Amino acid sequence: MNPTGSFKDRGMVMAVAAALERGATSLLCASTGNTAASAAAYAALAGVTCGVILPAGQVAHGKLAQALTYGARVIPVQGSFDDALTLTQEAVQHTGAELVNSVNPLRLAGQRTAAYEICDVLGGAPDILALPVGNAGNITAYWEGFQAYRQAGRIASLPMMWGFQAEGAAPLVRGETVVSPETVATAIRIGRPARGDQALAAARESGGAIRAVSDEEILAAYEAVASLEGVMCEPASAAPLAGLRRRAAEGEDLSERVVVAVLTGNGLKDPATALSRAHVPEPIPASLGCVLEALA
Ligand code: AN7
Repeated sequence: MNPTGSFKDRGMVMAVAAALERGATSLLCASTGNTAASAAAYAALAGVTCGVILPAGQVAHGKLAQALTYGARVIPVQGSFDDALTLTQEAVQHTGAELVNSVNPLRLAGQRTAAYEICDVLGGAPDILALPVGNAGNITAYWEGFQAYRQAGRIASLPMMWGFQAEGAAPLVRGETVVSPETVATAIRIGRPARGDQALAAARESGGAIRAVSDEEILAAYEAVASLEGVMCEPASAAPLAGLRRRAAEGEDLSERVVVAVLTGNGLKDPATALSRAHVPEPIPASLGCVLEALA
């Protein structure tokens, strides 16, 4: 059900359940926003404390509002997500808090279930699975999930894994750490993915690839899926749609393929991006004449 509005809940519920079994009383994570919202929600439900270390000024307001309202201790740091993750890993050594970033294997175990669900709905594996890639936990989890489902005899084939990063935050495409990642898709504004090697292996083993798309392409896809399908996702979630469009434009024939692009986060997470792209109309007098004129 992803109650906090992103896929992070699939993994967080597992990580927090395991933490409680071990008697943990506090959780800690670094986050571009969605992991923080999810950790904060499950911590609230479980009655344990939660600290979230965020890149200051780089978290979409819906996510920040969630973490604060669920009652997490929000710690913005003057640095990148990558700095925040390093600090988080060091802080758990000092505090004994449970680390609930996707370096925690239970997170991936939960996120695998998305692969199972896609296969159940389609009656088999898709030909292509397209995802945004940030810290690279999700693409790793999906690939594990599809492989586990095939080993269990539930599907006969495996999809190609197509991952998409934003051009200004594309360490896996460039083959090196991006020290100051930049993109409108703040969820994937990550320069040193913790599971980068596994993401590259998933792409390689599946016959897929990890590519980059520009912010303009991301925003065009973001507006298209909203205006054509009535589905408002957050900018990062539009990266795979942008990538599919670009690959089709480059001549890749997708017409006979079963392609799944996962919209990983709800559009309400980031109203500022939506409003910065839209023209908000000026108010008019409250009269029928003026309304009809505005509708004309
Ligand atoms: C909407 O919340 O990294 O490649 O700290 O929020 O598994 O990192 C979020 C990532 C895609 C990328 N779509 O997934 C965080 C965080 C959305 C996201 C990703 C994120 P990973």
